[in-house]
Amino acid sequence: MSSPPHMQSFRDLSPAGAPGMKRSRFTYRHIQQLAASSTSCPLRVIAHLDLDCFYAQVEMVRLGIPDDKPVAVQQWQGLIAVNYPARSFGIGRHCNVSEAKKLCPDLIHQHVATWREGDAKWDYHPDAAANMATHKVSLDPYRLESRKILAIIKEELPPHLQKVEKASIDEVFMDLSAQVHTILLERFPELANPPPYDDPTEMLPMPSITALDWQADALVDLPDENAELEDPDWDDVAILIGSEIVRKVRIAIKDKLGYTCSAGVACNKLLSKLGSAYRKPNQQTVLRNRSIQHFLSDFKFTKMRNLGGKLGEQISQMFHTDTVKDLLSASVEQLKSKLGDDTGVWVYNTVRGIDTSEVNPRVQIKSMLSAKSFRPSITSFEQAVRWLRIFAADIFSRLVEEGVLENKRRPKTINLHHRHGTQTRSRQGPIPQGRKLDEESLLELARNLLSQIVSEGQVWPCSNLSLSVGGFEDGVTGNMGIGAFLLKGEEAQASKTGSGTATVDSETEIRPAEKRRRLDNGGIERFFAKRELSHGANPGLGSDDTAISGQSGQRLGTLKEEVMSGEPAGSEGVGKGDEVYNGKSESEPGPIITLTCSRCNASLDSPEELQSHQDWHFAKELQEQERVSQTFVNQPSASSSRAGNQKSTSTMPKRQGRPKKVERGQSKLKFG
Ligand code: TTP
Ligand code: CA
Ligand code: CA
Repeated sequence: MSSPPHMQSFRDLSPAGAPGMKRSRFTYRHIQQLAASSTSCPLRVIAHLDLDCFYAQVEMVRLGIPDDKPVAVQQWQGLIAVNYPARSFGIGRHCNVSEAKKLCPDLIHQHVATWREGDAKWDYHPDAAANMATHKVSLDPYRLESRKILAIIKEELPPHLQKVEKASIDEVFMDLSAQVHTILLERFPELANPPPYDDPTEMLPMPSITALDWQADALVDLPDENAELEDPDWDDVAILIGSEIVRKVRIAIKDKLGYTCSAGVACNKLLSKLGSAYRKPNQQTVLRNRSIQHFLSDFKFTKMRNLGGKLGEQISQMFHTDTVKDLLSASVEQLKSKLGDDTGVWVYNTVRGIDTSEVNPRVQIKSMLSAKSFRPSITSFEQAVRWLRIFAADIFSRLVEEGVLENKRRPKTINLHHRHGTQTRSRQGPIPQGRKLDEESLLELARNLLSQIVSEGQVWPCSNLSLSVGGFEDGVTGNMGIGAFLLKGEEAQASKTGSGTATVDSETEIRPAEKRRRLDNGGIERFFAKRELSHGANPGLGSDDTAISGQSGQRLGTLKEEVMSGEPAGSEGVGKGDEVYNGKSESEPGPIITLTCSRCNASLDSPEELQSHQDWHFAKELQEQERVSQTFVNQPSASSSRAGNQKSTSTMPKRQGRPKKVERGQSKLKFG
């Protein structure tokens, strides 16, 4: 069995130094790298923290429900969060309320907060579940708590050494390396000595301790007892210090807010995330470097992050196995030739627990979206405006929450999508700068966009409306070329999260555990989706139907059936983040169903993804059209000249000539 290359190389180099004197596998340089939180440092300490049954805990704390009572959070008739006492009755997200009540008659089921049509503020409405047509789910209570948790984490860590990335509504990654470095030097001052011969590649002495006190942490087992007897090296000490920090953070969250969470501590994001899910609730798992191989070899790779879906399935077919252990014998060349270079290397590393991705503390909101699918459809301008009022209030409260207004990172564009049958119309306009931005002004802008759409003629009944603001990042004034296209892409991405059917999965057979894992697909699957897209969208590449682009799978007709067969539409995706952080949606997306785009054969995991993917086609076509007519930058067309708005109408799905060439900027679009 092979070991991660970086570990291998240290083993090769060690033991070194004077005969009879055992040296560490690590060098003085590694200690320096630790101080700099270098992603290639083998002593790196990364923690992942995930709140236990998050929405359920928020409701329990809010309502003062004792810890041992079974509680679930309800959205319409479905459950979106289930606390651990309720899970012991076999209740999960797959249950609807009546099934859950059969399993546990004492279950407390609290409906999420909603905005009622026309209301200016969300609230907990006792009749929400029965009024899906006139209510819209609000995630504000969970967002607010999420922010408080983040604030506590940041308070607990030294300001100048912290690196915290919010990974979803209830998760953060922390790069503890720099702080661990400081503590290491305090406890082991010998580490501050200059290296022998001033050569930073010299091996360190072994730590001056032989036993580490792991306290109550769940330590991942080692393959045999002898491995446990091996003296601790600096990576063990570093991770132990990391674990102490994480314990303090978890205690602070519990003491100040009443929430328990679970955590994983390891040398990278991939492993720390596996660690936090390893034992729940209210536990932390330490994954020492020496236990990585053993830990992973017990895994089916199809259960690893981003390998739960189609890619994992394809790999198991290709290599006739689904275990990490077996896949370790595949060489990187083999994987590259079967999966393509990037994916091959990624899979090779992943099954070895190697991940050099950075913990990225920058919170970059790129767009915010508020949307609602209507069943029954709405039929008048006045009715639509009542929803726009809610969307405007929803978006505005999030702008305030984010401190966006103070930070002067105002959104610069506003976009309204309107769906009538299979036809989607959208209008985008600038948000005037230098004027007060508030709910009223947002509503006014949205109403203008709606008026323009309505003036087109046959627009009722309308089955979906979505309002979004964007352009936070780069001043787009006067430059609506590729930037505007990218914005549309992001909004398309965001719109998938806002307007889907949240509990479609109630009729699919995805087990909740698997579902959750697949939902966590953060980065790489987006990357795969992009690859698929570029395969499909660029005939110049040929039909490179490798494992990635996959079989054609279901057609759009299937999607429709699945959407219909799920929760009656009209739900708007609770648990579907609609702020895009670092390119990821704030909370977990909806259920995963593998679907295929009828236009380019890309495989998508959910109706929402398919929708956003098609929105991408739409945006792309729009861009093409606008480029051709050269009206994009400076010459708004007559019908959209008001406020310089852009106009578009599309009928989806629409087959047009395939776009000729993949744009360079395309790779920036996220579809995951
Ligand atoms: P998760 O962290 O996936 O789950 P959880 O916190 O409820 O439970 P666990 O203890 O296993 O971590 O999701 C966080 C919140 O996101 C969850 O409380 C509710 C919301 N969510 C949905 O609304 N729909 C979903 O399908 C999922 C997976 C989560
Ligand atoms: Ca959680
Ligand atoms: Ca989570």
